[in-house]
Amino acid sequence: MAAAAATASRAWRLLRGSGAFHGRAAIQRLWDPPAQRRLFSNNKILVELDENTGVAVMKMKSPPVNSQTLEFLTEFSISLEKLENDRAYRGLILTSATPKIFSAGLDITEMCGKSEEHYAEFWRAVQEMWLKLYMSRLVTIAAINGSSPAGGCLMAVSCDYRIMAENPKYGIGLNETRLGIVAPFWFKDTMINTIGHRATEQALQMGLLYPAPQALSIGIVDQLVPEEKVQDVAAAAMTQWLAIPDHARLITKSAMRKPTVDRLLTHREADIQNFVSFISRDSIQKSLQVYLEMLKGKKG
Ligand code: CO8
Repeated sequence: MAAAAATASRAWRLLRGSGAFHGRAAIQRLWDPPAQRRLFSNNKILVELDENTGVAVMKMKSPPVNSQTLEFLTEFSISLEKLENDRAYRGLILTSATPKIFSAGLDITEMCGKSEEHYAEFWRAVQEMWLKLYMSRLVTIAAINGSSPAGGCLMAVSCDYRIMAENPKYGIGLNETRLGIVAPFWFKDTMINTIGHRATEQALQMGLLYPAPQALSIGIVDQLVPEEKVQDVAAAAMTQWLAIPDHARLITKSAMRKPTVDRLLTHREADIQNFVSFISRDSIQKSLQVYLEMLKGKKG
């Protein structure tokens, strides 16, 4: 009995892992063992796994604002790699465990008053996060349940599909110029690939953070839904994406995205050097300090 169940379960996993099995809902009910829900977690990232659907939900959990420190980025990349290597999983929903905030972007304190070695290590981790997410073999859906400036926006636009809470208080965009810094070419390219050249030019020069309704009209996000429905709608969208055969979807994704990724891979070390020399400038350090003080002063 146990052996038969194990064989059925293995067969199901093989079919599911091949990505060539569709229209499976009815059969899934007959074959599947009871829902297998597991999770793994580190300090900043929690991943909930559903073996039956092949979907993982990754929750950023670094309060107060999910700012992306070196530790956060490292844990993010490790968690994503773990999922990439597990053929039982075909889809990833990226969201936040912190109410009202998706991610505040790169942690500014990582770019202030540190050594050049630290800046280089930090930037490599930012690159790694993007490379892994942008070219993930998984269907990636961002369930944007709060504000998502700068590096938070980069994460969202690196996914295949975006669903955002319709709250106009939540903003999303690449606002780097507002901090006196410049979004690197691969942030820019990812945005161009999402909303087009003209809209990106304006968005980036002005450092615009779009409230959710405008984000939808400009195309940064694909769908707005009431806050309490974000996760359910993301799961429903995932079902539609997973109905497409993986091999065909992946070849298409690669054709669309590889040229953008190759540009960074070809210039990766130069990009790190550029970041280090730019961020180490006194004038840039001053701008970032002023911005941080402004953030802290908001409360007073
Ligand atoms: N990094 C570090 N600390 C931050 C960050 C951040 N990105 N964002 C917020 N914090 C801190 C605040 O200073 C505050 O600290 P404290 O409690 O000690 O005063 C705490 O987090 C809570 O912040 P708020 O009180 O502002 O929280 P709110 O819920 O009111 O607002 C927001 C949340 C909307 C996310 C708001 O905090 C905000 O706008 N943050 C700034 C977001 C931002 O501008 N990020 C840009 C980062 S740069 C980036 O991602 C790409 C850089 C590319 C580099 C290119 C260089 C060449």
